[in-house]
Amino acid sequence: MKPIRFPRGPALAAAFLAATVALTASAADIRNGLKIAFVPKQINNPYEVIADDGGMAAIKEMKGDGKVVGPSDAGASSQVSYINTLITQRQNAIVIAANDANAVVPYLKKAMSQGIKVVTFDSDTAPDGRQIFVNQADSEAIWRGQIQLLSKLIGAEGEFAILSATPNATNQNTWIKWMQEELKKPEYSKMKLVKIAYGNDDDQKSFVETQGLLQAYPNLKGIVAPTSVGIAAAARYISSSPAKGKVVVTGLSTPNQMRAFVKNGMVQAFQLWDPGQLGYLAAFAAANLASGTITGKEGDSFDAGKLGKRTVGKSGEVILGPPTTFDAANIDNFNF
Ligand code: RAM
Repeated sequence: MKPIRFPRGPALAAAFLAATVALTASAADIRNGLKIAFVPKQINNPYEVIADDGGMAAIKEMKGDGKVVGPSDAGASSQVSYINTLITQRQNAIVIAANDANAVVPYLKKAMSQGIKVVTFDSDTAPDGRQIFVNQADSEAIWRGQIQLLSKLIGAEGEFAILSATPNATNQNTWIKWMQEELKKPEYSKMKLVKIAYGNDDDQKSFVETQGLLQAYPNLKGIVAPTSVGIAAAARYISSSPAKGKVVVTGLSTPNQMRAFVKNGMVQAFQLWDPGQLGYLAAFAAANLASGTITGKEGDSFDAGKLGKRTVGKSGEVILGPPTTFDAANIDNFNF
């Protein structure tokens, strides 16, 4: 019988390298003319617009051909028809903020099976729906921090509610999970989460949900809204209600949407990353995948233009960086 031959010397080294070594790409490796499409949760959300603009700026820098298409509501399946069209158009990459962790996965898998690269950003899918997830920040750190902030604002005591986006949103659901985890600590034993309400990232629905929370819980001390749409609607409702001064509102939003509420004393502090940078980073991840310079494997690194070198972490995740806390002292330094 012929003995089985194992590679030795340089052949062994090459096989080992191919199997384990992550790739490092530089800006010069990006192909020109890549067609990259962004699919936001919804096209008319100011946060998503800033993120998409950041993506388009990056694609322009890379001499690609970028576009934004997407639904006007954040419903679970509202992005499906857009993905199908992008497949037919043979885009090189799709960058999507998913409205649901699973609903879009079969369609994104179809895209990938045809060689289209898929990056999720802001809101992830199940891991088999994409090659890379560009996460805004470390999810655990953001939400442990938010509960600490709320606790400070309400004196570590009293009832509070969460006003979220849609019930399916992967990003909000992950953050809520971490908030609940943080709340188990003894220092929050006098704080009580009474309700998780969903404003569906719709201004009017978020406004009405806020009203409902105040009616149902007359002793409410705070609302945490991990959505830029929800927090603005909650602050607007409470600003002109008798609850102003009694109910604290905090969460995530853009400085431009919250400036008036910080100035009128309604909101003391809230947080966010730079959505433009999030979109910019996601575009670079997509272009690198589409150029074949990285595969999305843990340890792969790539040049992300003005954001410098970025490395893919566990489960294909690339993290933008820590969020900023905005308050009356610094809000005027930001314009987005
Ligand atoms: C809304 C969206 C988005 C989220 C921000 C903070 O605009 O739900 O996904 O990241 O809020």
